[in-house]
Amino acid sequence: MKITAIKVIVASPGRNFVTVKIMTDQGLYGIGDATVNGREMAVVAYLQEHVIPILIGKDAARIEDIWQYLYKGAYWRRGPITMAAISGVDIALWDIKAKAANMPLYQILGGASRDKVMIYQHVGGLTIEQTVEGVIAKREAGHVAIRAQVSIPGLPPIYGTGPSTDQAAGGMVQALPVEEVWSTHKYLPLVPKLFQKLRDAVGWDVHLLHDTHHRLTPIETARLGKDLEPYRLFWLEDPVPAELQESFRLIRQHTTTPIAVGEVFNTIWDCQQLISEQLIDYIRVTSVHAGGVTGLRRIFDFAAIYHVRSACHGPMDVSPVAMGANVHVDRWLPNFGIQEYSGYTEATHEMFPHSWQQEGGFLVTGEAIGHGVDIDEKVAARHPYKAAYLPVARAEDGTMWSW
Ligand code: EZ4
Ligand code: CO
Repeated sequence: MKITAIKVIVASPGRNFVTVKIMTDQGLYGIGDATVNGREMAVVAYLQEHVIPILIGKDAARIEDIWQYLYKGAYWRRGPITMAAISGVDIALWDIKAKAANMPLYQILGGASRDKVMIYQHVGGLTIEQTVEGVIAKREAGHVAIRAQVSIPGLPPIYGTGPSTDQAAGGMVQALPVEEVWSTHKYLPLVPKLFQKLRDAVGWDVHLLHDTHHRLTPIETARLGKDLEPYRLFWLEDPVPAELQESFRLIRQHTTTPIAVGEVFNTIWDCQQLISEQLIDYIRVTSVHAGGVTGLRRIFDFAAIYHVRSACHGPMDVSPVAMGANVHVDRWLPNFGIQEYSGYTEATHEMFPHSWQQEGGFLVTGEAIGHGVDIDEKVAARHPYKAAYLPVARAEDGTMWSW
């Protein structure tokens, strides 16, 4: 089955998405997600200039070889732009392979290990009271796992808590990045107070999560992890930037609060030490950024032997296509942990008709063949690309901070 053409579709139905569509001489096509939030056009150029020309005429059935060809063949390995391009191609090729087998993707991965996959959604508030109200509402809507964030009193809303940040649909469409203000010493004592109030309000039969977005040091995380132990979090996410993987040893020596990291990782090498030394509990790689279905499968199989479970990144900027690939992997994967699912704008659902569905606090794959997600190019044409940036963070004295 030869690849005859590859299209790159860029559209913004509330968020910018880069979608790869691979056509074959058998009439089958597949689609993949290649979006890197805030740097979309870099992936488009990489695909158009350097990937598509060398794939025309290749056998679409040889997924592993094409993955290796793009990874090893470039000489310049890894990196978010290269790996998103590889991911987009890989997801589309798995879609084609499953369609050719006339099966849903989870079946060709090995079949279902579960019927539905647990998700978590986000609640943010400007005050602890607002966050508590939001969590109660999610609970009433049937959610079994909820991520809770709160603003720092006296400072403008931070990530995940107010309209100026990443969570507002379309809120990132602006000429320059929003600048947020960060204060570690004001934040650290606040978070245990939030989770104490949450446990008082919603009890213990719900998973509560928290994301620190790479802003702490290992010893600060150790302190926070200890202070949060009485509230039994499902996890503390991205406490420290993981470029220095061994820094997580220090966290582990001090706290039993479970640790999740990896939404910005691209390859198994980014998490090799974290996993093999059992320094984390959940690995957050996602199909669109970590090498597609091929990349995820390799990382998650490796994680399984060290008791590390999956937790695919799934915010609004991971498109419904990558979400489809994730949910099929989640359904098969023996060491599945949880799936992030932030939801999408109505226009995004319309642009990507999908067989996967939300059922309360869970996602189901549906039984459509392939990964079950398509793209409506007419709808895409109505939502042109708009340059948009993620926020940046600075400390109160102006120092650039991790975001
Ligand atoms: O900031 O997807 O867990 N989710 C997150 C996300 C990320 C964005 C970056 O593009 O931290 O909201
Ligand atoms: Co996160």
